[in-house]
Amino acid sequence: MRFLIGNFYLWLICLVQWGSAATVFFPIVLTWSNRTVAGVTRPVISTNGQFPGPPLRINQGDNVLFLVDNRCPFNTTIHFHGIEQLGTPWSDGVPGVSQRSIRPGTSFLYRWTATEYGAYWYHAHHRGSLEDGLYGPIYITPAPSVQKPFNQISTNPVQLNAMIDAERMTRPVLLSEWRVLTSEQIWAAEVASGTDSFCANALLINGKGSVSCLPRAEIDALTTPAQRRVLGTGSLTDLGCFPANFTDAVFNFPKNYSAVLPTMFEGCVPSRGPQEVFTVNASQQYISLDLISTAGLLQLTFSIDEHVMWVYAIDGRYIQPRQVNVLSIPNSNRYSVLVPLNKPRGEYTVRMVSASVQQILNTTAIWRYQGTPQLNRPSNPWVLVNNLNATTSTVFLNESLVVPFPAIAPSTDIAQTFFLHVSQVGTAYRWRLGNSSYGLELEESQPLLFNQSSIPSDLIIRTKNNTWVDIIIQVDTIMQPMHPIHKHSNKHFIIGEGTGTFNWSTVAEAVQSIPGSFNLQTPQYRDTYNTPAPVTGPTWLALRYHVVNPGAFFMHCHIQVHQSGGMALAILDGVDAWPTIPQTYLRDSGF
Ligand SMILES: *[C@@H]1O[C@H](CO)[C@@H](O)[C@H](O)[C@H]1NC(C)=O
Ligand SMILES: *[C@@H]1O[C@H](CO)[C@@H](O)[C@H](O)[C@H]1NC(C)=O
Ligand SMILES: *[C@@H]1O[C@H](CO)[C@@H](O)[C@H](O)[C@H]1NC(C)=O
Ligand SMILES: *[C@@H]1O[C@H](CO)[C@@H](O)[C@H](O)[C@H]1NC(C)=O
Ligand SMILES: *[C@@H]1O[C@H](CO)[C@@H](O)[C@H](O)[C@H]1NC(C)=O
Ligand SMILES: *[C@@H]1O[C@H](CO)[C@@H](O)[C@H](O)[C@H]1NC(C)=O
Ligand SMILES: *[C@@H]1O[C@H](CO)[C@@H](O)[C@H](O)[C@H]1NC(C)=O
Ligand SMILES: *[C@@H]1O[C@H](CO)[C@@H](O)[C@H](O)[C@H]1NC(C)=O
Ligand SMILES: *[C@@H]1O[C@H](CO)[C@@H](O)[C@H](O)[C@H]1NC(C)=O
Ligand SMILES: *[C@@H]1O[C@H](CO)[C@@H](O)[C@H](O)[C@H]1NC(C)=O
Ligand SMILES: *[C@@H]1O[C@H](CO)[C@@H](O)[C@H](O)[C@H]1NC(C)=O
Ligand SMILES: *[C@@H]1O[C@H](CO)[C@@H](O)[C@H](O)[C@H]1NC(C)=O
Ligand SMILES: [Cu+2]
Repeated sequence: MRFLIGNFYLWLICLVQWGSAATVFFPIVLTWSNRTVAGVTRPVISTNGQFPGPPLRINQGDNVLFLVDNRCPFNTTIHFHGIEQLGTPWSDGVPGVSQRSIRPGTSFLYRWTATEYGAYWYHAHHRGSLEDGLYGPIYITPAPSVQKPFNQISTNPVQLNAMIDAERMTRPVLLSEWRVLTSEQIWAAEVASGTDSFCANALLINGKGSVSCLPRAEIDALTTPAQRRVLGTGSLTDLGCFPANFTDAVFNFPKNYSAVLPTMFEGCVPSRGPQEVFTVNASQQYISLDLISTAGLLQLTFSIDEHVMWVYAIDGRYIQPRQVNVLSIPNSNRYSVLVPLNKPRGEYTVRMVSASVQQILNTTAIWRYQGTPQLNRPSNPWVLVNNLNATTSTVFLNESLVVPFPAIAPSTDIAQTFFLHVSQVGTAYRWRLGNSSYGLELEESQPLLFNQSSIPSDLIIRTKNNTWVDIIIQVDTIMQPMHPIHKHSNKHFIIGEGTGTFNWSTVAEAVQSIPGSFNLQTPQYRDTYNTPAPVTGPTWLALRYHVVNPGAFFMHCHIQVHQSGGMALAILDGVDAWPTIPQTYLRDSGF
């Protein structure tokens, strides 16, 4: 270990001499120990002794040396969500795709360049470990040359300066849910019972929250029309969740309900944890928050009572700002917002609720203005505990109105179109994204970056460098949630979505017959995007991207149990321009 670290410093000195951009060293130590989260004690992965992990703040153009010392009693890897890894595919962190797992007691050095600006995050990418607490925020300050969209909010120079100052001091806000069972307990119970584990026990804001059990009458009163249609004469469990068997009348998957563990679908036990407090200063006029969903399960809705939010960036890239009251954030996405601090001084409630139809779940935080309070009443909510609007004027973000800043029109010269089907395979917890299910055991196979045929070929798509490709994701069956599909490496354009079956052989053909379902001029440029909900029938989502970064990457659902259940696919980008792997990475350490 000492010997390796010694070598590592030699190497570091070389690097500092090569380039003019700063080199940022970020060492983390991972440990596995009991910790109390939401008032419940269970084993948690701590990062440098913390949960959530510490923030990484860097400037655009910086070189990052991210050293992972794995002291957990199990393998791990770290993925840098949304970081394109241009020229460094060996640092993408997917076991069996870009590296071998980091064994207990060993270290691994990830090296990458912050080519883009904005809000990102790092997280475990090994089995279900993300849900055991291994995540932390990344913020990359934009280079001075990057144009900001703030003059679309106000052209007043004082206000503009306040917004620029707010962005410079932007704060990460990690939004997640929490389970009282570990990811391995959940996975083992899924396998033994044949169920898909779709309920959580608490919601957390910056790691803080409580397990609150709503009274039966309140759960029944809050049950929405959409939930009633699914439940029929049944009702939500005491977790506010659909019962384990809710799809049994439709699908004939094998189940063994005696292997379901308490708290998975029902068995709410209240416990109190700490509550997050946001202290704000009205003299600063604006505050900037990077809302980062580190959730493994539920889509989360965030709002601040009586305040508006200007959404100015999504997934680390500017958009034309949009004013909203409420934001529903799919797993792994980042929404950066400017909040005007123009309300009477006092305390307002920050509300976060489940936006996923299968569960009613909530938490709150406090929004506290510094100085003598002027407000002495409870604040008024925008949104109810069941994710419905609390007022007639509540504005949710409408994704189809989002326009990137600046907008980029993708090419229409498409080399290949891939059709990927999403459905369950044989049991409720096994999924596919393509022709077959990507088994969890493939994480321990030889990395595809080193050996392009180490896993079955029907789990791989291949592209050529400097070509444009389309990916059509077809959700085949009903009673599925929206799937937040994430593609690793460079961002992709969200060019179309719709209901029904995508019957065309190319996007160009589809555009001829249903032009209203596409946006090829100002499409969103994202790293993760939800498939439309298949409420009454199948749905589809069309993605387009430019292959620019040869290497072995991954595309998968960011609902952790779906990914573990196989809703994933390997993408070998630029097979005609395959990179030479540095010896240090072939040796499994990176240094
Ligand atoms: C957590 O505490 C329980 C009960 O004391 C103990 O059995 C278990 O070994 C502890 N787990 C870890 C990872 O320390
Ligand atoms: C841990 O990772 C190593 C490769 O680094 C692999 O050989 C081993 O099988 C993995 N262990 C488990 C339990 O998956
Ligand atoms: C689910 O289980 C409950 C309780 O055993 C039962 O009443 C209900 O009919 C079941 N629902 C389905 C769809 O099988
Ligand atoms: C169902 O699960 C229980 C508890 O894990 C186990 O004892 C039982 O053998 C299982 N039944 C079947 C048919 O697999
Ligand atoms: C609030 O912000 C103003 C303007 O930046 C600053 O002068 C003042 O010290 C801040 N107040 C507190 C309590 O931090
Ligand atoms: C969830 O909402 C209920 C009802 O409004 C409230 O009593 C409870 O405190 C909230 N839970 C948390 C953790 O804030
Ligand atoms: C929610 O919005 C709908 C549509 O604007 C409106 O009809 C309804 O009254 C609103 N709900 C509440 C509680 O204000
Ligand atoms: C979102 O905007 C689109 C495009 O203007 C519009 O067709 C759609 O009705 C809007 N959706 C909602 C929920 O308001
Ligand atoms: C690549 O993986 C395949 C499948 O495991 C194996 O048969 C082959 O020998 C490997 N090639 C090399 C060069 O290791
Ligand atoms: C999936 O199956 C279809 C139809 O057989 C085939 O055209 C396609 O290449 C397969 N996809 C992969 C990734 O193997
Ligand atoms: C696609 O084809 C299927 C099967 O032929 C048909 O049932 C469906 O209506 C078609 N969908 C669309 C959107 O044209
Ligand atoms: C891949 O294509 C991109 C876009 O044209 C180009 O910038 C890059 O240099 C190419 N990579 C290799 C290894 O040829
Ligand atoms: Cu999914």
